[in-house]
Amino acid sequence: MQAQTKTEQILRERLGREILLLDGAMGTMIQRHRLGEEDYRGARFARHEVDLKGNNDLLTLTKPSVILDIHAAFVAAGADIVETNTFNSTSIAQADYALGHLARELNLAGARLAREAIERAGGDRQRFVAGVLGPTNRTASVSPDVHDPSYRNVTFDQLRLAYLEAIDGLVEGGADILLVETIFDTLNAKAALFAIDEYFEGLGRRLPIMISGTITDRSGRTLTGQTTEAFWNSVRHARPLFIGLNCALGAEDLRPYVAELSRIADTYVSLHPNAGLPNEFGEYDDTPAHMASILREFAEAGFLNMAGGCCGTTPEHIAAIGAALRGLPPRRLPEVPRYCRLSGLEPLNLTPETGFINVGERTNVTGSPKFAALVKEGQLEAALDIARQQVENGAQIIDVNMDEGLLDSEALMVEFLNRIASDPDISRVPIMIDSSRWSVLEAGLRCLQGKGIVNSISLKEGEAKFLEQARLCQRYGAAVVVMAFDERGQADSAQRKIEICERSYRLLVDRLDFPPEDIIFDPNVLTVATGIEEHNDYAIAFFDATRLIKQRLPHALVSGGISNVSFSFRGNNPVREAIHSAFLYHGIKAGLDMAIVNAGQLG
Ligand code: THG
Repeated sequence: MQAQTKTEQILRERLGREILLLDGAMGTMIQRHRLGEEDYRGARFARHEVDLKGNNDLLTLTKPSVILDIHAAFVAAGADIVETNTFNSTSIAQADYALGHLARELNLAGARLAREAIERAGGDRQRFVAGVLGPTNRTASVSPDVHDPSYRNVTFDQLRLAYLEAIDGLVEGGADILLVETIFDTLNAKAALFAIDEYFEGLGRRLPIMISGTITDRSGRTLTGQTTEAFWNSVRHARPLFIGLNCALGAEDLRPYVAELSRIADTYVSLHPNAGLPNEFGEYDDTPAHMASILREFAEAGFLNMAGGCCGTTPEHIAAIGAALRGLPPRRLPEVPRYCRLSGLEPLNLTPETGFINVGERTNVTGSPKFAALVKEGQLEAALDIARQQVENGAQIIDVNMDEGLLDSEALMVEFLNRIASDPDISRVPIMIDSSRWSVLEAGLRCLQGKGIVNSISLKEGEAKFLEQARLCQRYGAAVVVMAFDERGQADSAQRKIEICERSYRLLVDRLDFPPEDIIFDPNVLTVATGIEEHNDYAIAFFDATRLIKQRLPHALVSGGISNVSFSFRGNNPVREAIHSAFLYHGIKAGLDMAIVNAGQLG
């Protein structure tokens, strides 16, 4: 990872002393100008075939003076950070106006205009341009078709490419920060964060990132159903400078969620609420004085490092918020212990209190004949019941495997994960994507809004491939199962197991700065009692390796596929269950953190 920029150093230094002020709404300020179709079109788009009124981002090109004046008014009100007028400036969102081809230009011009407003204002207080990446008008984890829960009208990769183009324009136009905001579907945001990381790698330097989610209503969840902590667990891999909340609710209603973020996030917290809830005319009524008093109370409670406004907020709101927060101490960053922090719609933090974790094994075409038959017959709704049963039977994560020679594993992985995403009882838990093929793992990663686990990667094909795949897992925001497998094959002795795990660990942590708590070693549960003498010690080798991993590789976790051990007793379930219980007893004593098991059948 590249070093932090000068901008980030300056921001961090300021954040240690004060609460920064973000600007307010663009849309409601534009409304004040009562612009008509002609204004939006300007000369350049006079003959465009689609109505353009309401395409606020286009004003950056056709009425730049209006946008510049709005930025200037917010700067005059004291905003430290000016957000670009690029909320809808992706090829995806602009497609509604048949202006998808303008995306890059809109971002470039949008960033330049925000920068110009800051430069014109002068003064010795440094102000920053936040290049806004909006959510687009499509959602990657929800089906727009009630008859087909697996259908999507946008894919992760389409979003990724659209964001790459927008980022390129924003950075060239002079953005200091990239702001992924108004996140109602975390999968869209993960595509933006993936694009940002990819872009920074090409650029050779990193800009600070700000991420801001949207809690849709008093259920306390995003539109796609995540709780605040599940949302944070899903995006923290991007190592943002700010994590925050904006839009949908007024300041008062956001209190429990900003309190939560403030408690769990080991980075700076920002908040830019709406000016209350919209009234019957769709207008926002919260007054500058009232909104400022609420945000002051939040700051006094120690929740805030930055505040500003979303829909309905004006320069008067921003000035009042600035005055109310002036001189108050900023929130201090909490020490957050290193634990693997996963999520589906809900968080799953693997702390010492969580205890042993069961991963449901039944949604596996090679591990469950029943599941395989349903998948082959195309009965994916019925196959989904197996996933639901696993969760009902206590699986805290579910393993999904579609590896079978005659199946289109990639397509089925995508379809099944999309169906899981539509079922809140199942998608509550994190997903473990299980395949021996990278293309299937990656297809799965593009479907997960939560923080899941890739099962698995290894040194089987050498260091270069291992590091490349691990780097991608990091970029998608997933933990990894690393098998004790190398160029020479699968490890069977405790010695070989720990050697391979240690080598893998060093590569991940030293070369990639991979979070060690996101590494889950699998030292191979091999089948015992096969009649071959050398196989009799396999379970002991697993326990010994587990102990060594826990001793020598800090924060790393250990998992295994338990049912493998008893393959010699196929058809004799009472014996298999007894073996599994004994295996788990010794495994957990040795430090086993989780295992892939038949969640309905544990003694
Ligand atoms: N490590 C990792 N991933 C894994 C494994 C592992 N994924 C796959 C597998 N091993 C774990 N999952 C299973 C699932 C089912 C069975 C074994 C392992 C199993 N199934 C019965 C059988 O084949 O006899 C099905 C019987 C039935 O349903 O009738 O045993 O080790 N990282």
